[in-house]
Amino acid sequence: MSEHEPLPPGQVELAEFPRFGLGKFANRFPKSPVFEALGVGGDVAQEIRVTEALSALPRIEQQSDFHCVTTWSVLGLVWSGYRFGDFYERIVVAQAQPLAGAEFVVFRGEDDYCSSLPLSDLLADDVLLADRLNGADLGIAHGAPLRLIAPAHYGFKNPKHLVAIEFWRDARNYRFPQPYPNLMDHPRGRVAAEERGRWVPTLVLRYLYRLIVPFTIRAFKRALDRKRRKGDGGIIF
Ligand SMILES: Nc1nc2c(c(=O)[nH]1)N[C@H]1C(S)=C(S)[C@@H](COP(=O)(O)O)O[C@H]1N2
Ligand SMILES: [Mo]
Repeated sequence: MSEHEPLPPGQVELAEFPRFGLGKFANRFPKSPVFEALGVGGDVAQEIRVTEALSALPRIEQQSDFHCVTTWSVLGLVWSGYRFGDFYERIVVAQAQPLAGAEFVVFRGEDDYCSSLPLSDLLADDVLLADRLNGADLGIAHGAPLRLIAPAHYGFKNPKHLVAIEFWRDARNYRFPQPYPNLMDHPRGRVAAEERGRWVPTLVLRYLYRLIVPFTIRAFKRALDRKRRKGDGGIIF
């Protein structure tokens, strides 16, 4: 995706990349921005904990645009990390051995955020497990220590602060114990098809979401500023 492509339907460009999310996540941060381990589980022959194996994968750098379902977009971000397809083939298939049909993939963040995508969407070339943004280590604002980048899907399918990835044979209530309304929960959330929600018409969602953008950006910024001021003896970047 080049930065010269027109914006997708219903999107408005922002000059700066805001820290963003559903309000209740504003004050939740990872303990450390430094990668330690990623769990792989679900319907697999062997649950594993991925540590050094991740950095043995080929490093990919890619420029892509980021589109939040609430209608803001940021263009031309430069991410660096590992291709999800490489992670899947060389680590998940090789070591965890998903059972046949375990193609519903669930991502869990350290803040208890949770999202899912079909495996087929995750095997696209531009899907990364990213740990760097615009030439610097990924900070806590944008998903340290590791986040998913799936540029064809809205931001809510780009989970930050990853701690675990699960491969399931069916789509059960994976958000337990932190469910949130199903209208957010489109199974694919593709930007080009404007899959903003499951039940509410997309034009209604555009309108409603636009109203909350400035408040949400401000709340997330304030929470981050407070976190930085307070410090906690740990590393924050
Ligand atoms: N762990 C976690 N991942 C998350 C969220 C969150 O609150 N927690 N918010 C999602 C939403 S709605 C968006 S738009 C993007 C925002 O990413 P950013 O904060 O880097 O802009 O992260 C997504 N991934
Ligand atoms: Mo979002």
